[in-house]
This record gives sequence, C-alpha cells and structure tokens, in this order.
Amino acid sequence: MVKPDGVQRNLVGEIIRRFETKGFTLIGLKLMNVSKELAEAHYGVHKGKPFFPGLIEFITSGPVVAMVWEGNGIIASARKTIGATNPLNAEPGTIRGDYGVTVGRNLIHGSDAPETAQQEIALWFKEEELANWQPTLTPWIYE
Ligand code: DAT
Ligand code: MG
Repeated sequence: MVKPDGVQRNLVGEIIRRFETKGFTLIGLKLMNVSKELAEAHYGVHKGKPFFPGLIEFITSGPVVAMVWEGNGIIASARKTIGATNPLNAEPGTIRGDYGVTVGRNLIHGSDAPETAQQEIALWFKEEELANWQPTLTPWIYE
C-alpha cells in the first residue's frame, strides 16, 4: 500500500515502477480513502502501542493506493525493496531509504508473511477486484 504521504508526494508511479520492473505481477490496484475501521483492523497488531493513534490518524488522512502483487519470493523481496521501518535506517536504493526521513511518514506498507498477506488482501479487496491473468513475459522472467 502506498501510504497517504506517498500519494501526496507523487511517488505512486515510482513505487509501482519498482515492483513492475522487478518482474512481479500486479493483481489488484485501487486508490481509496481509508475508514477508521479499516485502518484499525489493518494495524490491529499494533493496537495499544504509543504510536497507534497517530498511525491511524495518518493512514486515514488522505487516499492510499492499495495493491496486490504476486511473484516468487515476493514478500521477502518486497520488504527489502521497501527498506527498514525507520527511513533513516533504510539503505539507499530502498523506497524508504531514498524518499523518507521519519518513521511516521515511511511511504509504503508491505505485508510481512504469507498469512498476513492473505488476511490483508481479504481486508482490502473483494474477490472480483483481483485480476486473474498470466503475463506473456512469464517465460522471460522465470526459467
Ligand atoms: P513496517 O511498516 O516496516 O512493517 P511495523 O509493522 O513495525 O513496520 O509498524 C507499522 C507502522 O507503524 C510503520 O510503518 C510506521 C509505524 N510505526 C512503527 N513503529 C513506530 C514508532 N516507533 N513510532 C512511530 N511510528 C511507528
Ligand atoms: Mg508491519
């Protein structure tokens, strides 16, 4: 998900480009405002932490771009591309490393495991919003 700061800073295309050119497959994509209920469900694991109220306020402050991407090893790979949670600790070349300076404005969310990805996809997308397709480039990306 491109967070509200990524949308406001015109980084949507740049962020999509990184996953697209890597060779991952886009399955779902939408620009949307986030309700408090959805934000709290999405970040439920962080409920009770000191930054939780600010995080919910931030995520609901403007539109986000929710996405579903598919590919071999994508979760670990995407989290490397995204970079460390605190952008000041994120390596140059990562999204957070290149564009962010503070943890509360770190531009992008990525699922951290297959199980949480499944839960998050179900939370953010209806079945019919996900495309079922086979890119013609597949044999040029996977042997
Ligand atoms: P990540 O987004 O890298 O998976 P996380 O799941 O630990 O990180 O936290 C979710 C988001 O909450 C994170 O992207 C930004 C915010 N956050 C985490 N730790 C924070 C902190 N110490 N202070 C402020 N915001 C924080
Ligand atoms: Mg997380």
